[in-house]
Amino acid sequence: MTLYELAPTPSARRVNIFLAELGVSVDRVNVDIRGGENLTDEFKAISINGRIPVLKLDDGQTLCESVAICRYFDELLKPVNSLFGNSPIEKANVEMWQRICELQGLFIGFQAFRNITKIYEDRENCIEAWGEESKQRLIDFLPTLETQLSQHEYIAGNTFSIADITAYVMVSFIQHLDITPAPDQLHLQRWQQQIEQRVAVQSVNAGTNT
Ligand SMILES: N[C@@H](CCC(=O)N[C@@H](CS)C(=O)NCC(=O)O)C(=O)O
Repeated sequence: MTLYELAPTPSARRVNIFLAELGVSVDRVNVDIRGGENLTDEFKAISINGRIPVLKLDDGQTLCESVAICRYFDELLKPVNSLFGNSPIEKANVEMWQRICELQGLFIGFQAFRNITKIYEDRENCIEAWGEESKQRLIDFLPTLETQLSQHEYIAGNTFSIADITAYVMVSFIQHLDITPAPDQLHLQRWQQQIEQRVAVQSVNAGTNT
């Protein structure tokens, strides 16, 4: 199978951290998204959302959406400790926090970055005021994570999960918007350092994952 991606992008990082945590190696193909390679008919034929990452299976089927790709590997390999949770309540908490971190965090971060920097103005209408509003919403969201992490070791409870990967990728990405945890968000800072010490995360950050 082949993963179409661009390693430094947040969505590719989500999948790559997940795969590194599982110890899975895949063949990778870089897609020049800034140059618009993902806008071609050839790429759109393999990616329903027209974006990276995309996983192409050996039988030719393709999957886009980073969490769907992670879910595929989780179902395929059935690890003893699933990053999607194990017991019913764990799975529900992971799903809940995963959606909160994606919808109120990472997605809003994308909106802020894309509309402020106008990086993709060749393909979308950029509205700076929406970017600034999104940036403020992100700043307002961080206390939710701080409170949760003051009560739990990880985002969805006491076990590392895919929700931590989404939240970590988000917190790393928003540095590009000059947003970092506030000095009094000590639990968020503790958690960020803890995630950064994970072998899988270090390998992806260093570009040595396979
Ligand atoms: N919800 C999607 C988001 C994918 C996404 O936005 N990918 C970005 C890179 S992080 C992309 O391909 N951007 C190119 C473009 O918007 O043209 C996922 O999780 O896979």
